[in-house]
Amino acid sequence: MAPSLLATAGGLLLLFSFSSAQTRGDSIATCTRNDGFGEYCPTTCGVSDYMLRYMPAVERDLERLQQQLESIANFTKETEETVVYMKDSALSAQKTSQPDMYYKKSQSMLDDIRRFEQTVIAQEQQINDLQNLISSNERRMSDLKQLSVNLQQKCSEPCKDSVEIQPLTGTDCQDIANKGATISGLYYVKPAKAPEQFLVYCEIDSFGRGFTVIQRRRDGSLDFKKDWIQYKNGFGYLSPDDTTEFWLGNEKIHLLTATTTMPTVLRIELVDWDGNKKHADYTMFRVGPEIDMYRLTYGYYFGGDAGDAFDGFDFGDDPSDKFYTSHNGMQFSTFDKDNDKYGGNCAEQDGSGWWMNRCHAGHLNGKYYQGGRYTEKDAGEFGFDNGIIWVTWHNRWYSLKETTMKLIPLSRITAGGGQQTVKQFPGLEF
Ligand SMILES: [Ca+2]
Repeated sequence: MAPSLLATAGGLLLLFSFSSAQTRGDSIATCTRNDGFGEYCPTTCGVSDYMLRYMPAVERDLERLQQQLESIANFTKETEETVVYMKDSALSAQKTSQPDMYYKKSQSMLDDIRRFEQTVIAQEQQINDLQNLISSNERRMSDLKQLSVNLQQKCSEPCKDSVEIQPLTGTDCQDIANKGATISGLYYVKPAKAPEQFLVYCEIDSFGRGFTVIQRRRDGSLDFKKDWIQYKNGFGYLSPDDTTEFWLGNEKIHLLTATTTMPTVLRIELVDWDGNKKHADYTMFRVGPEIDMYRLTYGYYFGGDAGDAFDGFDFGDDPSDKFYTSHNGMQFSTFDKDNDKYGGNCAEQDGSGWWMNRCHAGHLNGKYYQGGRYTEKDAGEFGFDNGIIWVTWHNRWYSLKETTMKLIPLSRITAGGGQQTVKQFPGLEF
C-alpha cells in the first residue's frame, strides 16, 4: 500500500509544480503550445480560473490520501495491541512452563515477535513520513488557495486583464468582415491548412475591408531581438484596441499567405516622428514554410507613397548595393539562424529577425530609437543595431516611429482609400 500512496503523493507534488510553473506569469519563455492555455500566455484571470477548476480534484485526492492513512494507522494500532498481547502470553508461558521443552519454543516465539515489532516500527516511520508529506501539501494548498483568492480579488471588479474576443471567426480578417463584422478587434482565424485557430487583430474599416495585422510597432515597448523559435511562434501582445506591439509569428504568416488561393497584398504602413504617414503595398505576398526558412516572395510592388524599399537601394557604397539590399526571395534570419547572403550575420548585428539579404533597405523589426535619429556611432563600426528603416522614404540614419504590416486579399485593396494606388497604376484596377 505504501508505494501506491507515495505515487499518489508524488503525483500531487507534480501537479503543484506544474501549476506553479504556469503562475510565474506571462514571460514568453515559459509559454508553450498546448499547455492548457492555448498558444498565448495566460492572463492572471486565466490562471485564477484554471486553479479554481483543478482545485476540487486535488482536494478530493488529499482527502482520499488522508482516509488511507487513517486506515493504515488503525491497522498498525491493532497490530501493536496484538504484539503486546502475544508478548505477554509468551512471557507468561515462559514463566509457567517447563524450562527444557517449552523454553526453546517460547524463545523462538519471542524472536518472531521482535521481528514483527521491527516491522511495526518501520511502518510507523513510513506513516510519519507520509503524514509530513500531507501536511506540507496542505500548507501548499492553503498557499495556493490564498493566491487564488488574491487573483480573484484582483480580477473581480473590473478585471483589467480580461480581453474581449469577438465572436465571429473566419479564414482571415477579410472573411470575417465579409460575414458582417464592422469593428476592429481580436478575432480567431483558421486559415485553410492551419492545424488550429489562432488569435489575430483585425482592422476593419468603413469600406468593409478586413486587414489581418501581422506586425505592429508603436512605442518601442517590445524588444524585437528574438530567436528563431520566438519569431516562428510570434511574440508581444495582441490588444483589442491596437495599443500593443507584436510579431504575429512566421508560422501563422505562412498559413495566412501560402495556403490561400487568393492573392494576398502586404500593406506596410509607416509613421515618422513628425506624424507623417506613408504606405507601400506588395501583391502576391507569400511567406514559405519553415523548411524553406519562411522565405519571402511577392509578385510586384503594387504602389504606395513610401517607395519600394523591398527592391533594394543604391546606398552609393558599392555598385551591387541595390542587388544585395533587395528582399524579394530572401529567407528569414534570426541571430541564431543565419540564412542571409552575407559573410557575417545580419540578424545578429541588427539584433532582430528579418528577411535579410546583405543586409537590407527596408527593415521594420530593427532597433527602436526614441526620436528617430541615430548615428553611425550608435550603429557601430559595421552598421550594427540598425533602426526601423524604410530607406526610400527616410535615409538609413532615421528610425521610424510606427509600423504596421497587414494582409488583405488583392481583390479588396482598392475598395475605398485605394485611390492613390489606382492613380499610380491605372492599368491595375480590380
Ligand atoms: Ca551570413
